[in-house]
Amino acid sequence: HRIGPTMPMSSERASGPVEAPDKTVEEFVAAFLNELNFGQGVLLSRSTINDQYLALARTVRQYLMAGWLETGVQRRESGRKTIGYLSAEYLLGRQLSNALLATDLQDIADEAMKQCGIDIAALRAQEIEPGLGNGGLGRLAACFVDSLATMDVPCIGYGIRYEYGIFRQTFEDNRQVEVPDSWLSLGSPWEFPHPERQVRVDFGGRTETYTDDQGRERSRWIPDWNVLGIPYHHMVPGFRNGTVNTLRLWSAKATQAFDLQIFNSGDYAAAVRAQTFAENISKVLYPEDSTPQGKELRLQQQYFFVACSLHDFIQNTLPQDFDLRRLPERIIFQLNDTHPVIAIPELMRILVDRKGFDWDEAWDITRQCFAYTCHTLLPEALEVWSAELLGRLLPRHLEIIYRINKEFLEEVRETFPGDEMRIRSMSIIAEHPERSVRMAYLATIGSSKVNGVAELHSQLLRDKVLPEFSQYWTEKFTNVTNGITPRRFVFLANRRLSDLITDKIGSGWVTDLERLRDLEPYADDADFRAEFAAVKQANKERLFKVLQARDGIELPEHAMLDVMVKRLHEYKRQSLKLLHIVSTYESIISGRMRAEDAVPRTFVFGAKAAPGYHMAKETIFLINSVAATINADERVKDVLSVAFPANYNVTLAEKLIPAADLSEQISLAGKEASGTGNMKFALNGALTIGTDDGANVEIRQLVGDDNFFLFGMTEPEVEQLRAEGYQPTSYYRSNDRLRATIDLLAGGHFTRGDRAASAQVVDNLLTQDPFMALADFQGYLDAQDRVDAVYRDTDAWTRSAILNVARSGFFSSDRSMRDYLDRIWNA
Ligand code: B1N
Repeated sequence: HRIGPTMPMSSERASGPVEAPDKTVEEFVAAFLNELNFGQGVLLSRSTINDQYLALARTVRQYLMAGWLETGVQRRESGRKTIGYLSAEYLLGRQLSNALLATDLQDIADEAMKQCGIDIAALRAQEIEPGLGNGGLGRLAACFVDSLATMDVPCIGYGIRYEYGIFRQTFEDNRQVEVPDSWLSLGSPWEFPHPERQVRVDFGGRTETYTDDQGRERSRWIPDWNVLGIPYHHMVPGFRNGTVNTLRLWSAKATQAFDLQIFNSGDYAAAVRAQTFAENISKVLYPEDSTPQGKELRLQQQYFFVACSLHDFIQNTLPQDFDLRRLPERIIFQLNDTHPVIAIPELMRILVDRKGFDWDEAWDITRQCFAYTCHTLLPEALEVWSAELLGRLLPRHLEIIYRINKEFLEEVRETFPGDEMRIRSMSIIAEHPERSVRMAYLATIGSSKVNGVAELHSQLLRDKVLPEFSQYWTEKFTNVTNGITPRRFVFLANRRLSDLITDKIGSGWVTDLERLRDLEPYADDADFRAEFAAVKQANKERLFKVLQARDGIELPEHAMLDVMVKRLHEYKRQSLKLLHIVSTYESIISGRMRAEDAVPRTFVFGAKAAPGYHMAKETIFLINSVAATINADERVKDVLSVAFPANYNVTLAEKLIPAADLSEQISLAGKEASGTGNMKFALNGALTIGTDDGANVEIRQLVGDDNFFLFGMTEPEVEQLRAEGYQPTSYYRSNDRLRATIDLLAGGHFTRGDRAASAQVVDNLLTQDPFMALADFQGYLDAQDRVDAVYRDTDAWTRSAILNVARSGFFSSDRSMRDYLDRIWNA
């Protein structure tokens, strides 16, 4: 059968519908050999794995192409409102497996490669994942575009084609060393460059006022340099529905390959420097997760992709001569955090300066075209740009921001006359320590809706981060709890579990995840439990093979797999996890507990630290040091093991999460906006040990207290303790186990006697402990004891694990998208 709907031919399809090859092994083989011979230019007999991978990717692309072209035609003809998802990050993960899944070609491709004498697993492994994001925020964007395609909602994902994504992490002497991620080096079969759709982006210069033909005072921008944005299109296939949406990533290019004047004067190096400067804009992803550094190049990146994207939609995607007063009927730009917020003054500039709208009308249109998602509560993560920098790079935008602010504050003044405190607290412009622009305020004022990413986060956003704004506009604030795509993170990552589920309840759950509820009765079915446990065991064995091949790590077959994978950040408290491990180890080597009485556990960490985040890097060093010591200690052999595979990424997550028994979600309450790893684990049948933070709260409510290990202070308790004056040493003094644990860590036991090597992390915990790990230590240990107790009862554990799966359907990103459609996008 053919892929893609067979629609009557429209004028755009004058040359006839594009057809995919038949979905048969024969046609697949033919298409593959064709790509290999004519696309790649090699004979099968002389082809490398990379040749074969590229040809296979291009073959699968052929099956998506008809749907992509057809979706494009439908989008242009239907006039439906489009979601313009603006995100500086997309953490896509490997594309080949996902494309095979979306087209239902997995079995055919397997067989076709076999007939060619090729091991398809080696080809899958050849793909370098596009790591164009840091962590949860970037992965969320990738899940959202997957869901919108699967739901056949018109969406264009706009972002940056970084030449280097998130760095590749390696360890040397237990320390993180970053290696550039040249993901494009072997060729990238998934992208389609469109240099003919280049967009010019201006920077710098000054503004001037002038009088227009109707005698109105106006301002205009006289920029002094510019770059070109070249779009690279990626397919975003829906799950077996023929829809293929587009991800449009922008790459920066110098306006003129050489500045001829400089070149002719003989200064070749200077000419090339100008080019390098321009092309630096999309060179590399900033590797900070939740702590932006305020660097000039980052602001350039933000404006670059936003200016390209707005131009692309208004000039190239809308019909010619479209009446821009109706823009809000055709587009809603969703701002993925504050990174693209400069789009708000940019649209004002387009409407007022370029299209001649008067201010009020332009402002009315603009606000309807944006909605803002906030992803954090950490004050240091709220982006603020110095007015000096913004004015130097984007003088007209700064002017527009000042006017937006002035008019907004006048409006507030009318509602609250004389309340200058309130007015100052709501100003987009902060005056201290230097004059600067608060991007979250600009986003809030310039958007129709503002949302947080989990119930608790949205509540804290209203009450703590933007209280004056949420009082002023109660209706503007809403919540949409994050979600994850079940296609990649269950169906693809956990084929065994998927088959087991489908066997019992049919396959509808893949696009309607609440159907997992139908699994609940099977929690009490002993045969099902046995099958479920066997799936988990098989996934562990698969993981161990991967870790063995990838990192040379050997792990025992039968131990609880206790996993903490996420970016390294103090608020996430990897150090608290480390205290638990060291405490357990200390109990055994001090003789307080017999090794044979412990529940065997394998602890797995995965975490990258921002290269400039010192404490995070010290924590990585300490985890690696503890791992090496424990793994080499005969006294705890096969009882405690610690693995820290380097370079945790989406590819590894897909192997790790399905194998996990225990999911560690232990951030200090009130700090993790949502978390999404937590959802992936629950849906793959891990139990969670976690604090009342982010989406953990909702996971626990759904799976039930009996199936979740809760510990730690609540957010109000954290606030209260902070107000009373938090003193970490008091916990050290009063808790014997904590003291023994810290003393062992501090005494050089894990660092070959070098006390200095562990001092920074230990001292930080004892003297500052900004995220109160010591206050939650005992509660955490107690909860881990409860984990052990339940784990000893295999039936009880498996029952809870099944209920976690059955009750977590809410966390599908399809549901998140429905919530956005209903509550925010009105589409
Ligand atoms: O966004 C995720 C949430 O699940 C996480 O809780 C949250 O920490 C994460 C600046 C960020 N918030 N802020 C960022 C990333 C990069 C950057 O340069 C901030 N990431 C999150 C999805 O909602």
